[in-house]
Amino acid sequence: MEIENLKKPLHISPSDFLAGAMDYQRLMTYYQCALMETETKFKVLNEQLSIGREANPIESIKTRLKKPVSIAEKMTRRGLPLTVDAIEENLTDVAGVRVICTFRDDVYSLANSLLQQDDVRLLKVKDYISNPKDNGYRSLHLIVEIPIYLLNERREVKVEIQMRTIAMDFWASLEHKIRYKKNIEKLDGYEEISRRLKLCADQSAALDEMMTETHLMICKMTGEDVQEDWEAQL
Ligand code: 0O2
Repeated sequence: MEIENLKKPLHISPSDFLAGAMDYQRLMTYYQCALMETETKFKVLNEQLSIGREANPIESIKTRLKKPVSIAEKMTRRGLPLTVDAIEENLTDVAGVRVICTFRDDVYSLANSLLQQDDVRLLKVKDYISNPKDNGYRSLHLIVEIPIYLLNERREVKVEIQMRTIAMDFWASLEHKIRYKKNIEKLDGYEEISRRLKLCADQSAALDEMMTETHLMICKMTGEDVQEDWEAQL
């Protein structure tokens, strides 16, 4: 496995090692700042979108910096050099934000509102809600670039944003724990595991759909303002 290569001793001078470590730490600080900026943007939108409704559209926001060993593993797997420049240029998920929303429409309305901001540049969208993965995974992934303001400069930093409902997150978090990246594809019983997980994903999507419809019914009954079909605008 490639990760074994990472355990071999590196022949590097102490000063080069320290310079490299400082550059790495600086880069991670940029990503950390971008996480804070992105989280704040969502918190502001959450406050604004909650006006006139009984509850906020965001259930929770989690941020994470990719671990050094995961960065090294991904770079090695792709045959890329382990340098700060190569990491910055090639990886889009060093800074990760996960936004858990109440309803599917909240996912799209928040995503649209974020992308309307003139300092947010959309690099890539993967809509696994409209087009779920074969295993049943559902989530809206946005790769964006947002600016951070340092002492003497403005830097554009890439952030991966995963947005999904509570039901989608329930499935994805459990599936991540019990199967994702476990390399069990060739083991006996894998098909049954996949069938069961797909069934859970479909049931959880049906539950989500019914909750969304019920929410819309209540909004219509009480005259609450709702906008449907947000995905058409992404
Ligand atoms: P981890 O351990 O969560 O960090 P890329 O990032 O573009 O090189 P990929 O796979 O093309 O890789 O990107 P994609 O499809 O947008 O997936 C990125 C992340 O979404 C994954 O990160 C997972 O966090 C999540 N994800 C994607 N597919 C699944 C899935 O089937 N199940 C679960 N539970 N999560 C998924 P990592 O780095 O693969 O993993």
